Amino acid sequence: MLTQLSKGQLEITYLATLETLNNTENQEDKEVKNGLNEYKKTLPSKYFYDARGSELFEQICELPEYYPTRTEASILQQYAKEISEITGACELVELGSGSSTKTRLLLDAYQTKEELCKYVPIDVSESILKDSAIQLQKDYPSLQIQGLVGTYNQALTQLKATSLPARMIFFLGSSIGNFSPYDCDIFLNKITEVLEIGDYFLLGIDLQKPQSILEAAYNDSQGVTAAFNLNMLSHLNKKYQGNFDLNLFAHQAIYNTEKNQIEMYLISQQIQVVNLKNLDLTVKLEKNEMILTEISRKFNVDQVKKELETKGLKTIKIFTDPQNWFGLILCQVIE
Ligand code: AVJ
Repeated sequence: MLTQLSKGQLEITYLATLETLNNTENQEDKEVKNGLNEYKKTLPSKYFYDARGSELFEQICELPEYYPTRTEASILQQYAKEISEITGACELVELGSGSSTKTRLLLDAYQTKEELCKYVPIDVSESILKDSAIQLQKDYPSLQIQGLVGTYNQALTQLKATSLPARMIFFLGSSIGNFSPYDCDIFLNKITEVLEIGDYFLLGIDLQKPQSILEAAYNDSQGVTAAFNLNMLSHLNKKYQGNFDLNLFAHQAIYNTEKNQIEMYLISQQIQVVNLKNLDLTVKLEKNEMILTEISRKFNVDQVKKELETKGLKTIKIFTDPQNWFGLILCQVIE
């Protein structure tokens, strides 16, 4: 289904379209429905990322309070070359590629060694994937780019074997922090299922640090994170013909010190009833009722390393910044 690309070619494939044929699409609808029908209401974090949401996320990455992006970039800046030397030539598969800005640091490292042949960016947001793939193609004319528009699961299910000596899946920005421990376990199983012995997995994780720093990063003074959180409602309005009124919700992010996770909420400012036509769903919200839209877990490197090991992913090297705020774990599938 995915075509073989030659040097310098760009192709974008829409996985959701392929999946509709198998009728697995309404699995997604169920997630939204179930989440809003729960006693503690939740919504899936992936709905942050429509075109506007991806734009707002790019703005978040530039905020003075939001340290993860620039910290991870500084680590990549310093160690991309070393990473490329460890793995050698490989197919680079990126989950949640977004603007692919940090990716360029890796691409540069692989490019100078003429080791890079293929980049596979995966993102749920079609617009940002397309725009950044086209831009990358201009800047890296000899690179093969196979963009996949879809969820992590869709993409991982449909990846085909690579003809390159190895593959490295990378998952930056600590997006793995969006998964509950249970979902994380399932996700890592999927990763090891897709990878072959000798393949690599590069994982970015945000590390535990004082509550005040964390809460500031998710409640920024310019209100960009608030707009990002609220935008999920306008995305759902479009997708499901809904009537969420963004003015009737407030953003708040709280650090849960027991679970070591930021929890982002949309808080209903009054009693209200919301309707999502295409889901045949009516939701009643109390005043101050909270909808959990995201968890962002903060990790301990040794724990993550151990967990990866139980999945047959052996840590080759851990890279961090001088403050130990963020970590990049390079691991390899062993027998
Ligand atoms: C893209 C999931 C890594 O959890 O820090 C940023 C998303 N949410 N500000 C994160 C996010 C609010 C981000 N990840």
